[in-house]
Amino acid sequence: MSLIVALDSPDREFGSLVEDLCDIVDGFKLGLPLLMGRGVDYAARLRSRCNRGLWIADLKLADIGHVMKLTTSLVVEHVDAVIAHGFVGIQGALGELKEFLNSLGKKLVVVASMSHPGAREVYDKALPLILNVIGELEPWGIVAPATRPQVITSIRERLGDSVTILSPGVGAQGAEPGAAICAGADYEIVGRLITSSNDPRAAALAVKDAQKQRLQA
Ligand code: 3DU
Repeated sequence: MSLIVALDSPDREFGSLVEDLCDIVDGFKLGLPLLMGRGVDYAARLRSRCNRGLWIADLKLADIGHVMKLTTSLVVEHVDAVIAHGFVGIQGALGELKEFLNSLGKKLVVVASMSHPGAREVYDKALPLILNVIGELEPWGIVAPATRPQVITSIRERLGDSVTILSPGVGAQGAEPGAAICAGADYEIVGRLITSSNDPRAAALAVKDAQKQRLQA
């Protein structure tokens, strides 16, 4: 099963949680509140507690290439992948970022659509254009919403198996564990359902179990 845990709270000590979950999850996603609140060195300290799996900086970049590279360079040594928005396009933006990340042996993940209700207002309408960008750019991964599994299925059909789909929205935002995987995602990203639990390890194991049950159903 494929589970990445989102760490977002800036005022929370995540070290022991990371250690507790290290052997049962596939990675950790570090959110902007955490990185801005605790500083990028905190990413290195967390990673030293679990040096396996995929570590992602969720910078949600949306700027010119020059600035996205400057922002990325502040944290990239501590992570394996960085997330950027797709709507900024390739020329002068994502193309430069991808080249920069490639040169460092790091992965680019591009947001194709989002999990909150407001994604219908703009993101869903722009999806065909963003998928054109992704199709041409060929990033390692994309983000697509667990809350709308039909979007994942249509993206998978359009882009094929070569792209890795990471899917947030499970738990606190309403999607059931396993729904996104069944729709074609490779990883589910889960934050509060696990991090706000009194027993994060039990919560993560329950997510994995639910994913398995759903896939077998
Ligand atoms: O709702 P949760 O607590 O499970 O956290 C979801 C995480 O995924 C959080 O870090 C958020 O920034 C990220 N994310 C979305 O929730 C929705 C998206 O479309 C993209 C990323």
